[in-house]
Amino acid sequence: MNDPEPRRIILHVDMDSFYASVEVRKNPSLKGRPVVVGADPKGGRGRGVVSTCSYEARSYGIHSAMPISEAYNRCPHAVFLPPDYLLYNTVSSRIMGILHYHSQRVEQVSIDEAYLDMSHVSGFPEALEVARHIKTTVLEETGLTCSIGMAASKVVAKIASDYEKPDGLTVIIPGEEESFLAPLPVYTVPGIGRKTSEELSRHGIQTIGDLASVDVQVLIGWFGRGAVTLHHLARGIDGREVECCDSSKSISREVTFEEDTDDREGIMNVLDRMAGDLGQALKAEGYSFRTLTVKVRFQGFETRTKAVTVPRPSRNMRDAAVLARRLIGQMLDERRVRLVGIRLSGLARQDTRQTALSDFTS
Ligand code: TTP
Ligand code: MG
Repeated sequence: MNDPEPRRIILHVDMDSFYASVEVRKNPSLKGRPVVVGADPKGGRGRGVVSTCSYEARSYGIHSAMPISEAYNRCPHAVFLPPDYLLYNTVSSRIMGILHYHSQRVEQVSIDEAYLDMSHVSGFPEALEVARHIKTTVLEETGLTCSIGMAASKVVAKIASDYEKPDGLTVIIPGEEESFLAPLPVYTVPGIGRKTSEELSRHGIQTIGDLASVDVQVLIGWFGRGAVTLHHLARGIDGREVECCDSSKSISREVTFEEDTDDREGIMNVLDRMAGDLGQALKAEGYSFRTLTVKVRFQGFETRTKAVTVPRPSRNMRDAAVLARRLIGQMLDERRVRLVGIRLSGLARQDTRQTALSDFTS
């Protein structure tokens, strides 16, 4: 008898209304209230967007990326808060630490989301116990809830984690993928954005089941070769591995001063120049970064580093320079500085949250 396909068990863990939940945890009097994290609404005249909001705020139709002025108009009595990235980053690191305890193969895909390869356990029942344990530990250690999806592929695990949010746990056992996916709207497939679902809708395709039943050649005629991957995803077929081991890729720049210096503005200017230089290098390679680490070596050689992980892969070096200035500002004291450096890591060639069909081109 031939060996069966290698069996895989994948968990997708995603925190619930992450920034907003951290804010509620920080200030428990906000519990149960609509909380919106993002730009300053300035009484409805504010520019910028919503980063995220609590589930209470979602019942007013508020969501991530909505103009903050619209969020204000929908719910003026909501609590509007500016993002506290350093805090979110600290909480994220604790959560990722918990996940790493349960699997050696963890792929962090954004500040609040990761895939775990659990194929080393005896089967789905044991993996389910682990998933329950993760939820309990995350809650105990951070006070926050997460939602977990479990399946034999990344795409189904991800869709499953979103299925019963918040505080959900959805298991799709092998063989049940197509029936689970079939009734869901096409935009629940990661990568199908508004444009693609509108186009699919023009062809009469509303659900993942509709998409799975279209002849792949017809899909290719509409969307090009990328449609093959899309058609596979719609049937829950996704051979992508949990990519845990490539996050070491990084680029960095360092400058050693001619003489140890305590000229803060001079140090900041050097950081700006390095950020500009790294921006050019990223652009040339077509990379975005997830983590920015700043390093400072003082006179006497003591070296300190501080890192922050941004919510989405970014190549915005102006923001990176501001972040680098802030991080280094927190480390400088009265001592003179011998060297400063910036490292960008978690490099990826594309945003992990694709929204265009063209991103599926195989
Ligand atoms: P998500 O996991 O997409 O959203 P969420 O955790 O707030 O809510 P959900 O319960 O639906 O998972 O994103 C994680 C964090 O990333 C979110 O708390 C804020 C940030 N973010 C932005 O800053 N802008 C965005 O457009 C999105 C989608 C998220
Ligand atoms: Mg989330």
